[in-house]
Amino acid sequence: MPFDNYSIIESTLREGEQFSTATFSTAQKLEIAALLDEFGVEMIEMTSPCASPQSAADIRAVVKAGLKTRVLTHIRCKREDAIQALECGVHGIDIVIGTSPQLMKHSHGKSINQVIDAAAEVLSFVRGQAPDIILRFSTEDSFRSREADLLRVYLAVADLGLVNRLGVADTVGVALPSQVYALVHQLVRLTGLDVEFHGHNDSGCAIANACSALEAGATHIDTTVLGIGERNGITPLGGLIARLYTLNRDYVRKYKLPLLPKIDAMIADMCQLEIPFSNYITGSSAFIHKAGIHAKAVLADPTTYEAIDPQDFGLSREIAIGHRLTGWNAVRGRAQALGLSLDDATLQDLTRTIKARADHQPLSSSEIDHLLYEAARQQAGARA
Ligand code: HCA
Ligand code: CU
Repeated sequence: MPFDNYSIIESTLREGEQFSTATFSTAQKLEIAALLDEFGVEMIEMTSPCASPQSAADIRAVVKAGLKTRVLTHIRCKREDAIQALECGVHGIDIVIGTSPQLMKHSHGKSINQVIDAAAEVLSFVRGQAPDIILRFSTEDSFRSREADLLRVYLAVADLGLVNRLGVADTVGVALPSQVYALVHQLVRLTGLDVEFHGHNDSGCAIANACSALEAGATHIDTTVLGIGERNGITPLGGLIARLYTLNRDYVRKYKLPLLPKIDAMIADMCQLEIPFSNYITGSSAFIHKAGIHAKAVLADPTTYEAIDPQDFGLSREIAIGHRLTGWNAVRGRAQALGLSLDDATLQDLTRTIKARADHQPLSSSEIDHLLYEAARQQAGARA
């Protein structure tokens, strides 16, 4: 079963650092790594040690923290990068080189034959130095690369017998789920190696593409918290969790789900962002039910309109009442929550009042509560 055996490569500390407002201090990197480790991600990927002296020092600091999660770094397909990565004591090295016509021309200027030679040279070097290190080779911009080029590169690398994993990257966020499925499936079938998918979200398919990759047999998915990364980022951790949870809760049971709100809030805070209202699971409106028909059904049984149980993430649902779409079941639900037993006629009358007032301006929850207490007082007075 494709979803029973996958790992998350959490790249907030690599791809995420490429987000416009992200610059993590050493202390912040340690905090992020520790929380992701507690959540249970299998691997975290960190910025190349070649980026800056502090980047190299930070990798060492995170490795030294002795977390359960494996610490990877991400480098260009160059021996000098590999030397620095090895010096940091990482558990794994992710190597990437562009194969699309655009990147071959403007990124490294190599032909496909030269790409294959560079891969062979660097991968042999790393494997010679570190027989047990987790080694991954990826093509950058896989989905704008010529299929014949891609297959030549991947098959040549697979034949070397040096890597644990091949990676495919939708670098500019253009792939369709069907294309991701086809490529991943082909690699799994031809090489038998583990396959990783890294997908950007420029056209809104990053989560769907990650899911397609898993359906096709991918074993590793790259995520970042809130999806931060170059431009508008990659598959978000919470979005991938929501996608897999709604297929089957068992697929995400291995993670400590109630930590997700804390993780999203931490990164939002560190990057001076608001969590979008529409965010998966942790968006402010993710568990608010509004229309009277929805509220009635949710009060009877939340699963009628909830594919995700907020309690699994330490969150709670909210029934919005003070608006013109409200219904008397929602009003009764709130009265019951306040311990008030109002008769049906009173509740229906109150609902008409709320709707009429909300036609001019929505009511706050404290205004609703005030109306309910007032109605209870009047009802008690009438009975006395
Ligand atoms: C980038 C590189 C990368 C690498 C992905 C990978 C991409 O363009 O910054 O190594 O799997 O999107 O291609 O993030
Ligand atoms: Cu990327």
